[in-house]
Amino acid sequence: MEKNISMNNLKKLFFSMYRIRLVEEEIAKRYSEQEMRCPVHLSIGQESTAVGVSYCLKKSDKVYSSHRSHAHYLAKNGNLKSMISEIYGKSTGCIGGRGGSMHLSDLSVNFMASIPIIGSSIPLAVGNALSEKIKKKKNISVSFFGDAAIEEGILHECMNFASIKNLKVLFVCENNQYSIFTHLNERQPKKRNIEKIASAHSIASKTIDASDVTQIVNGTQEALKYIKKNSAPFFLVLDTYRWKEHCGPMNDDHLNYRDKSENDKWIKKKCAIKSLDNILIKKSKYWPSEKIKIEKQIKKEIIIAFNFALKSKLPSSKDSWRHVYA
Ligand SMILES: Cc1ncc(C[n+]2csc(CCOP(=O)(O)OP(=O)(O)O)c2C)c(N)n1
Ligand SMILES: [Mg+2]
Repeated sequence: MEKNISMNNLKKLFFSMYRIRLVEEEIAKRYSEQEMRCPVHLSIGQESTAVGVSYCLKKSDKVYSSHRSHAHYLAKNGNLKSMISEIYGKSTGCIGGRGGSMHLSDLSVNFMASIPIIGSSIPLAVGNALSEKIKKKKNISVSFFGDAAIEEGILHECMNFASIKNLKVLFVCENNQYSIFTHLNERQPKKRNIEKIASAHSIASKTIDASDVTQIVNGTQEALKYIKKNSAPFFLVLDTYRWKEHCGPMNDDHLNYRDKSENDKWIKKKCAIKSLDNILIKKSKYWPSEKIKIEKQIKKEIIIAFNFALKSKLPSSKDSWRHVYA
């Protein structure tokens, strides 16, 4: 599937996924210091969904995300220093230290908002698409959400509305099979594939195994072409897997809500970063040494970002009334 992606772009995809992994591993490492005073939902294991989709977007396309937002923010080129500062609650954070990990935003790259209430990214993206249509703009509005959002009424209302109004929305369902500890089979009809919901609203759709980022790139490019040609929404389902606990830096395998065989399959055999690494190893004998350089570069950037955040000031109490709407 990587055939139509140049070597240079394969390396960019690797860089972007690996950078997210290393940033989140650093967050996990430092979390027990209790200086980050907000919950963190890590995307370790799920990096390919954010990276594969964002790789195909233009800067002017607008992205809306959920509680698991770090990967979406970074893949859309959100500023790293501002993200780490936000997680530390500092005034230099991307929203001034008022929101933390689940409320990231960087308007300079059109990463519009992350909202932790399940399904909330969906009406925002659809509303934005309606506004873009009225203003005769060509941008795509992207909504990332988890499989639990399928159980929220708002998803169905929005899909209906986007379909009848011919809105340029890319719905991206990251299906990691779990809503906290509960498997999809206990929450949704066993025999109904998630993708089927799209056809009920006359929306085109595709399901992709997210262990191969090149398939996500090809599928997203196809979806964007369809959206632009038909002025209509598209629904992508990306099958993925969260490696860590639902919320926090640890593993929670001892709770036994997930099968060991399922864990092993996704973590040992279906890691998208490892798969792309293997492709690059096969393609270039220089790759292993390039990878070492990339790793050094990313780790340096991460240290700088954490130092920046740690040295930054907490927001002033004098400003607490600002940005408050009642
Ligand atoms: C409307 C609503 N109900 C419940 C919650 C509590 N909650 C936060 S995350 C989560 C699970 C989300 O699962 P999913 O959408 O599949 O995303 P994932 O965490 O698997 O990435 C729940 C139930 C919430 N944030 N919003
Ligand atoms: Mg889920």
